[in-house]
Amino acid sequence: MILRQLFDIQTGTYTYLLADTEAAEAVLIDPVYEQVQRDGALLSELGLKLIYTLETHVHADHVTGGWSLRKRTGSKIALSEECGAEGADRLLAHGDKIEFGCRYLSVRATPGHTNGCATFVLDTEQMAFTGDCLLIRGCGRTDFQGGNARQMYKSIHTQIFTLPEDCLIYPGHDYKGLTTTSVAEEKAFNPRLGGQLSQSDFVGYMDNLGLDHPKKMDIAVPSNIKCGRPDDDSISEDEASWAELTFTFAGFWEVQPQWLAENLSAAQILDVREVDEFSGPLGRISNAMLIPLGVLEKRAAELDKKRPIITICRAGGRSAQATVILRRAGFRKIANLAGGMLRWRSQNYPVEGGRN
Ligand SMILES: N[C@@H](CCC(=O)N[C@@H](CS)C(=O)NCC(=O)O)C(=O)O
Ligand SMILES: [Fe+2]
Repeated sequence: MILRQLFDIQTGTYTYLLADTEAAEAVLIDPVYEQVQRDGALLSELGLKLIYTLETHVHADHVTGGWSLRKRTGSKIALSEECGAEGADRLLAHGDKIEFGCRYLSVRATPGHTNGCATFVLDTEQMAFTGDCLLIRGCGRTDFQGGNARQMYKSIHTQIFTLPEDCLIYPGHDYKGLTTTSVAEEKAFNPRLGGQLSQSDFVGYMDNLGLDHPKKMDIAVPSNIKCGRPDDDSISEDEASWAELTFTFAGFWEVQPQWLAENLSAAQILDVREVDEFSGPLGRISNAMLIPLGVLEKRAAELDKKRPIITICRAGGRSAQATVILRRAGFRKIANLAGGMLRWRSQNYPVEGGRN
């Protein structure tokens, strides 16, 4: 099985990728709208088909990537029916099983942070994805979206603390950089409801959190009630539609040699190797302009901002960094030639100069 814990630094949100390796089927728990490209890239690099995006609840602090991922991958959106959201493919109830390959997650209703919160428990009961119900040495707030501290105490004690002691807890957020915990640890050390703390101790604690509302709440809640459907859900023209681009998990836009060979005049071809490599044995692509990576920042003005740019080097590494430098310099339509001159030559596309 594959488990990846992905982080959105702007909102402190964890997204989890779970997959059955054998069947190559995956689910994403709590994807974030701004991270959809990242998540899509990871799925395709790992060769996984996304079956479901799952929401632990209607989030108040970030917009879900569920809608956008469904559009890209054909995945199904699933969340608790208690959330009252529209546009989902499957509404979940306590006890339901969400299957991916030969594995499944079971749904436990854990209201308290919101009335529609669910915890997803892996078939072996070795992992639980608690959303904003139980956090690491903390828990989600209970002061809006039907939140209720008494209910949260009950949810945690009856649905999470009853899991095996060594069951790992993967929360929906952490604001200090902590990543995971266990049932035993939280039962013993959670300062709000662990040890001897009673339900009324907990309620007293929660009534006095004094937190500001999440910064994005007014955008996030209305959008998440529609499963993350944006008002304008077209992909940005600048970023993606000028070539057959793929986005890598490492964070770069890439184009394959075949596309470039068929569209040589569609972009400025920028070779960022050193002078001796440009005239060396690998040769160069016809009409390529040479600006070595080390001087690219200084010489970026020599490039035309209005035309797309494809960056090239020997194996595709330095040219990936060139896209970062160009982006910083204000260029937008930039992509790296995947695999560089080595892949270009291995696929027998024409070169100028060089040796066979
Ligand atoms: N400063 C954050 C606050 C986020 C927030 O309130 N998060 C909720 C989860 S949606 C929570 O329960 N936080 C618990 C806490 O901050 O202790 C923001 O503006 O997004
Ligand atoms: Fe939340």
